[in-house]
Amino acid sequence: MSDELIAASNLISLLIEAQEDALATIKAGNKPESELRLQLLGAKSELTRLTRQIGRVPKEERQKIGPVVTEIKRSIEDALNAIATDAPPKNSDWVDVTTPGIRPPEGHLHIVSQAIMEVTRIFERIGFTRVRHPEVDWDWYPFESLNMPAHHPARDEWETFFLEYPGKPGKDPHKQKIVLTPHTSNGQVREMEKGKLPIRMINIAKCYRRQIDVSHTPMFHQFEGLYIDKDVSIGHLKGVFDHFVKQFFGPNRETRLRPFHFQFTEPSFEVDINCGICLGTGNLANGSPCKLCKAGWLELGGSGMVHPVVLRNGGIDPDIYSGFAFGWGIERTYMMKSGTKLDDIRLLYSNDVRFLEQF
Ligand code: FA5
Repeated sequence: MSDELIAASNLISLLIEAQEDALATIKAGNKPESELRLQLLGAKSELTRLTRQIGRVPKEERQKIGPVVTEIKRSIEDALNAIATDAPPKNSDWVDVTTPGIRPPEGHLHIVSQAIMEVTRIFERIGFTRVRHPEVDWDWYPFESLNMPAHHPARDEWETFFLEYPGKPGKDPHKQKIVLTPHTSNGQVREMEKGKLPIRMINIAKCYRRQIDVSHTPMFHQFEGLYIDKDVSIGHLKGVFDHFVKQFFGPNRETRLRPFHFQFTEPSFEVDINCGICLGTGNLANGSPCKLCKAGWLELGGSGMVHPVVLRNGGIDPDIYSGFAFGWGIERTYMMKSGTKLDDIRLLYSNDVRFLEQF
């Protein structure tokens, strides 16, 4: 070791350089804390080598060095302590119970399930009960019992999937062919067969048709309302629709009935709802025609007063009881909710998480 004197300021500069190198080494974080402590503060460290040089500083200047060395050691100690508490020592069961947990990704119900729950709650509030009927059913319930005998042309509307009957069908004329139900109206006569009156049912189920485009999917959901009692009129039907529409879509929405034809209701109607974008005017505020509805109204689904033949097929006397029924698509109804902005029904079943996460 040289005995030459060195100025305090030179030694302080060297000490500060050693401090900066030490802190950078700690920050690089590629060595365990215990190894770094030995390397940076141990007997063979640069800091120890430099502090041994204090004897070469002129006596009158030495007192300047002590506080600097203390401060440098403290900063290196602090940095080493910080990494010692951040990282658990390897190969131990050490757990920092104060560390915030990692939140797992949270899922939610599919929007169709959300809509089904909402529809159910709205009808329950006015005394309707959700029921379930088969989604694979005898041809009798979705067709024949609803006034559509075999080969009736009205059946074509439903573009039905027929299934092979496993084995030989029995003698019961109502149990000959089976289908994937193309509409929830199969629940009408099934509900009547329970023999309890009055009926206030809301039947929500999957339906199947050979259709696919922007507004059709081969599997979709309908909700079917059926109300049967004495003296049920079209006024009740309109009142129930207005209740549903205001609850589901908001207070500014209204319904209208348009004459239509179904084999199982008489009279029959299509139910329209005023458009949520132009509020039934057909025009936007700037005078241009509304692109969503074109004429101010959107179709929700079918409805009507239950046909006497259907009541009789369900064992109910049409001279004493009357009722109304309606069947609307869950997906289409949901798409008409303002703010949904869905322009293709198939998106609902594309299983794209980026789409589903938005709801
Ligand atoms: C019927 O299915 C009748 N059962 C409705 C009914 C019930 C009338 C009770 C009278 C009394 P329609 O075929 O129009 O009617 O279907 C009703 C609604 O189901 C449609 O307005 C639409 O919202 C929905 N829908 C029909 N087919 C599809 C499909 N392939 N994809 C998605 N939604 C559909």
